[in-house]
Amino acid sequence: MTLDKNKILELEQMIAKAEKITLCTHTSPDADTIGSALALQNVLLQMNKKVKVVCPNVAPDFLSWMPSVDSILVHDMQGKAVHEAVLEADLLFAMDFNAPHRTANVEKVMKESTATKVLIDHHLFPDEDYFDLMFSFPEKSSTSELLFDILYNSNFKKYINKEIATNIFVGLMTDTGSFAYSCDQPETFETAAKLIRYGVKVKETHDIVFNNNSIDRLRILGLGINDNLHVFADKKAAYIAFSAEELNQFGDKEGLTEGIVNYALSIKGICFAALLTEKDDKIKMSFRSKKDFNVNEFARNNFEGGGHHNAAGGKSFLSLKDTQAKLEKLISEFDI
Ligand SMILES: [Mn+2]
Repeated sequence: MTLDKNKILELEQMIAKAEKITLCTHTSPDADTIGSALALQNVLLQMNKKVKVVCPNVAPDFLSWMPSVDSILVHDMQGKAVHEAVLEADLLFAMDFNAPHRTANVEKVMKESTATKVLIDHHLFPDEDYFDLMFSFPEKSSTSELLFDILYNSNFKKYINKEIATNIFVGLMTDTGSFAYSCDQPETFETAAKLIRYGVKVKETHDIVFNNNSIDRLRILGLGINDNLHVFADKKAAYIAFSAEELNQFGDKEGLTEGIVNYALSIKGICFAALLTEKDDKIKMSFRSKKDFNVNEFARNNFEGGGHHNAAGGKSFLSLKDTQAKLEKLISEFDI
């Protein structure tokens, strides 16, 4: 990947001119969207900019330790402050998402905003009409890695510190499943090496993210694997579904079922996996795949979603039972 020097120059000029800058993260925030936003916030604060990070909903528990995470304005709790932050900004960043609708309840004000809009993201098909400047690199492991490239190859390099490096490392580590996928390019590891030089503690960071399960999370994983796992071995597909009642039984918190889809994908011979969770008004869906199966396309075509080639999300407004039936019919047509 080569960054366009002119684009970096343009970004530097936009930031120099801006007074109030707001960084937006996507709904159901993960470590990549939050890590990249917090890292960029740190840089901009050092430049004496007025910076705010806004998030549609609260970050999962296992990210609550991330440096400066308490500074995030969460729409579900501070709706008015989030609206103000978006509308007063003269420069708006989209971190780790490709279009305003990915911010759910923040979409409306994002569309009303008259700010200059910058995209920093690694998802396919960015909304080109919405953004004034785009750093869109779907081949990158994570937005965090992309942000690091931008910072490291610009006048912002001098601001990189341990806190920034840690936030970036968490995004990189989680978006690659602890350096297991989306990291075939040596640059990803070179970035990790640089982050370690800035003081990132790898084991500590890994432990606090991955070995920090709540008992509820472990128990719902048990339920999912024991009772709610559907395997279609001849179609190389498997999925796990949770009803709202089951989720509530384990105190349905943000992040409760995060990563559970990967257990379905870990079964020998399985190339397509899905996780279905029943929410108030819809069924939330996560898709993962191995090799050539394109879940981005699958989610787009069937479940109003999208994402990456091997990891995507979607939704369904049918009942859980009908969504399962629809999914099973699609699986029956698989020829993987
Ligand atoms: Mn990401």
